[in-house]
Amino acid sequence: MFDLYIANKNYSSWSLRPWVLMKALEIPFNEHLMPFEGGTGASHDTFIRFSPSGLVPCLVDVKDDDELAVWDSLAIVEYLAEQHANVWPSDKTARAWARSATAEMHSGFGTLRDECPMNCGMRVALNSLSTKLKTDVARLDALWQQGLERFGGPFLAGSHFTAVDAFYAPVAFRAQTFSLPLSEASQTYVEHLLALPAMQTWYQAALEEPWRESMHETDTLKNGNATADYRKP
Ligand SMILES: N[C@@H](CCC(=O)N[C@@H](CS)C(=O)NCC(=O)O)C(=O)O
Repeated sequence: MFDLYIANKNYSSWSLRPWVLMKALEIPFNEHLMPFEGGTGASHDTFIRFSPSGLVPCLVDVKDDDELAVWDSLAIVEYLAEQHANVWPSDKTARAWARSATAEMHSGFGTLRDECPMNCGMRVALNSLSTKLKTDVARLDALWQQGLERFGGPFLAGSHFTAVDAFYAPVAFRAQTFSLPLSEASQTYVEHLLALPAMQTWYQAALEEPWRESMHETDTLKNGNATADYRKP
């Protein structure tokens, strides 16, 4: 059985990736939610007890008295793929595309992450979109449309939810919070992701969380105004 360490469901976009993948593919695990302790890096001394980088997510696999930690969302996905063939698409072309799109998300879209942080329960009207944010959103939209068209949808690389969808799942919450300007095909994909049972479970738990991190809250509103907050007060 795996142990998956994550942080706040409302804020932790990196945590959502392996969590939603494992839920969607029905890979069993014990969830350990470790709330952030405030500010970037503040949780390090707690997280380092189970994660060598002091960051979440971290997957711990205990087998025959041997404990293995896998501490990066992409590394976790690849570790799971060694044991579960459905983590990546079965078709070679779709798999190469999915891996490229996943890697692009892992190492790119810096402005989207920075200007539109994940804050599941909030709705924000952006004052305006910076040039860099427009570039990121245009690239995201083109990438999604390409995958949906080429592999036939409703997921990015075909008919099944795979790792590439898990990597873009946090973007679906960002798109919902900030009403990102997307094509009809991409908007339909966002709605499809948000409606998945695993995404609904994550979202409802996020709304119930009592924690409010001032850094995340300030970041959420740095380019816009709050129009709604669906979290439990
Ligand atoms: N590249 C890592 C990034 C992980 C990461 O940045 N995690 C953040 C949470 S979303 C974290 O643990 N931050 C700790 C802190 O802010 O104290 C991955 O893909 O897992």
